[in-house]
Parts: sequence; C-alpha cells; structure tokens
Amino acid sequence: MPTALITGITGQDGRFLADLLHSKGYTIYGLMKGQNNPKLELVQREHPYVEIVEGDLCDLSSLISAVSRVQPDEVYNLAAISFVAMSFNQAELTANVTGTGVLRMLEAIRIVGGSQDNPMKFYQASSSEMFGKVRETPQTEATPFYPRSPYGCAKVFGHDITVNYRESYGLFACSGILFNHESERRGLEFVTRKITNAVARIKLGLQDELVLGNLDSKRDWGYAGDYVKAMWMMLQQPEPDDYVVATGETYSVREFVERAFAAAEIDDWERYVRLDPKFLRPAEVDLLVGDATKAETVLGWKREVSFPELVERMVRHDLAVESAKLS
Ligand code: NDP
Ligand code: GDR
Repeated sequence: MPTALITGITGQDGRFLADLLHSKGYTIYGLMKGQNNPKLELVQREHPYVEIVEGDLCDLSSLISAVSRVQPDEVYNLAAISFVAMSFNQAELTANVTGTGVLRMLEAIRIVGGSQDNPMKFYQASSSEMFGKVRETPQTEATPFYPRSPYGCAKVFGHDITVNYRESYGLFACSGILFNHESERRGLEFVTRKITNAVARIKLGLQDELVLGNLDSKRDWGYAGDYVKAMWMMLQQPEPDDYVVATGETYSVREFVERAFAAAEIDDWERYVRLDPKFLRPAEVDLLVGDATKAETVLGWKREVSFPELVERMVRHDLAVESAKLS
C-alpha cells in the first residue's frame, strides 16, 4: 500500500486526511514541529496509526531528512501559518512558513527524488484567499489572483512555485484551491468555531456575549471531511493539475451567527453579539464563492454536507463538549 507524508498533521485538515488515508490502507507519517508539541498527545490518541517525524517548514535539512526517511509516494503539504488575522501582525513569519515553506518542501522532494516509475506526488494546500478582492464571480481556476493579506500573498507564492516545479522539473505537483472548510475540529480562532463554541457556552450559561468583527463578509463554507477527499483524488489522476474546491454557495458571517444561535434554540441572538473593531482586518476579503465544476467533472468530487448541516453539526458538538466539562 502507498505511503503518505502529511505536513500540518496537528491541524484540522491533517487529521481528517489522516483518517481518510488510513481507511484506504495507507502507511501514514505526520510531520510535527517543536520540541514538545502540545498537540502530540491528541494526534497519538485519536490517530494512533500515524507515525510522527520531526521537521519544520522553515528548516530545509529537516524536510530532506523526513522525505528521505519516509520515502513517501504522496506528500500532502498542509502545514502553514493559516490564520489570516495573525498574518498581518507576523507577516515575515507567514511569508517564511506559508510561502517559502512550500519551496523548501518541493526542494526536499526534488533533491531526494522518487524513482522514474514511482515519482513522489505532491499536493499543495492553496486557498481561495488568493482571489482576495475578487476579479470575477464565481471564482474558477482561471480567475486572476488579488490577495488582500500577507497570508494571501504567501499562498500565491506557494501556488505559483508549485506550478513552476511541475513545469520545470516534471514533478507530479497539484495545487488544490480550497475555499473555507470547517468542522468540529476547526481551531477556536476561526470565526465559525468561535461562533459555535460561544453559542454553546451562552446556551449553558457559561458566557454572556460573543464579540466579533465584520459580520458582512461572505464566505463559501464547506465541510472539511468532504474537502480532504478532493486532495486525495487530485493525486490519483493520470496528470497533475490544479482544482478549485468549493460549494458554489455563499453566506455572510451574520447568517452563520443567526443559524448557529437558531441551532441552539436561541431566537434573540442580537442581544448576545457585540462588535469590536479590534477584530477588523486592515484589508478584508468581502466575498468568496467558488465554481468547482472542474473538480466535479474531472475528479468526480462532490460535497456531501450542506451549510445548514455544517452549522448544526458544529453547534451540537460544542454543546456536547461544553456540557461534558460541567459534569
Ligand atoms: P490549521 O491551522 O488547523 O493547521 C496548520 C498546521 O500547520 C498545524 O498542524 C501546524 O502545526 C502546522 N505548522 C505551522 N507552522 C509550521 C511549521 N513551521 N512547520 C511545520 N508545521 C507547521 O490549518 P487547516 O488544517 O485548516 O488548513 C490546512 C492547510 O490548508 C493550510 O495550509 C491552510 O492555509 C490551507 N487552507 C485551509 C482552508 C480552510 O478553510 N481550513 C482553506 C484553504 C486553504 P502546529 O499545530 O504544531 O502549529
Ligand atoms: P478566513 O477565516 O479569513 O476566511 O480564512 P476566518 O474564519 O478567520 O474569517 C472569516 C471571516 O469572518 C470575519 N470575522 C472574524 N474572523 C475571526 N477569525 N474572528 C472574528 O471575531 C471575526 N469577526 C468577523 C473575518 O473578518 C473574515 O471576513 C480561512 C483560513 O482557514 C485560511 O487559512 C483559509 O485559506 C481561508 O479560510 C480560505
């Protein structure tokens, strides 16, 4: 069976992808950074089949050593500084990890190499944030990029260098331009999980308010479990290529808030929501909505979880987690 190396194994997508590849019988290695990573225990508990290898996207020699030891058939590069708001305050770090880190991973693969018959395939986690101030709607693989944050700029570099290595060195390198995807494993810093966690705590009387920034921005939100399937499908094609993965629907942050409160049977949501300018960004991405026709027709990908199901699922999960803490 094939061997996969996943960078970003402690993140939302790394964990969903590990589950998927495990169900397909893969041998799975996860790249983990830091000398005492606090998420190691979680990964070992919930994904005991993952073997951890040390490495950091900022350290080329660690990546060469990881690729050389694992000899993966497939490398999924999911690691990044992925929080857009943080990228404004730590722009250089973001450029280094989220941007140049992709180049280092590609170099590690190019240097270690696979065999002619069995090349190491590469997946890059590109993002709809590259479209930023959108040039057309809906966004497709052909839509020009106009990033609005240091994160978006770094992702454009990561995307372009992936295409460049494919064209220059014949690497089997794919870039998945994924729109927002969420789940009960989403980090609490992202708006959807911040909302569902706060709604659960308000419902249980553990919190009084939910403090947010821009309620008007619109996102194309899907379910992470559906999206990792597209990553795998891209690497099973005869030729490497780039694909948009999205639902084709867009909702505002306000609509997400309304639905989340409704899922917890709280009608007067405005009573609990306070706006604070500290959560506004220096430049915002106002509207994202993707056209996944290519992924649907070429890969046969389709999303399974709808927007209402996604919100309900996350609220239900957070209610269960927060209730359990009380007992
Ligand atoms: P997360 O923020 O949940 O996970 C990011 C991962 O990157 C973590 O495992 C983190 O490790 C790791 N990481 C950060 N810095 C380094 C480093 N220097 N070296 C090695 N690992 C590092 O992100 P998601 O799972 O949500 O997203 C996965 C990828 O997909 C990211 O690249 C993201 O930018 C991209 N993406 C995500 C979308 C989404 O909606 N979720 C949409 C489009 C693209 P640690 O925990 O140790 O810090
Ligand atoms: P995003 O996700 O920037 O789209 O990037 P995030 O959930 O952080 O923001 C979505 C929208 O909500 C608005 N917002 C707030 N956001 C946060 N985090 N906290 C708040 O309090 C808040 N109030 C309003 C934001 O301004 C924004 O408009 C995610 C990440 O996963 C990226 O890594 C990925 O590439 C893109 O999705 C696609």
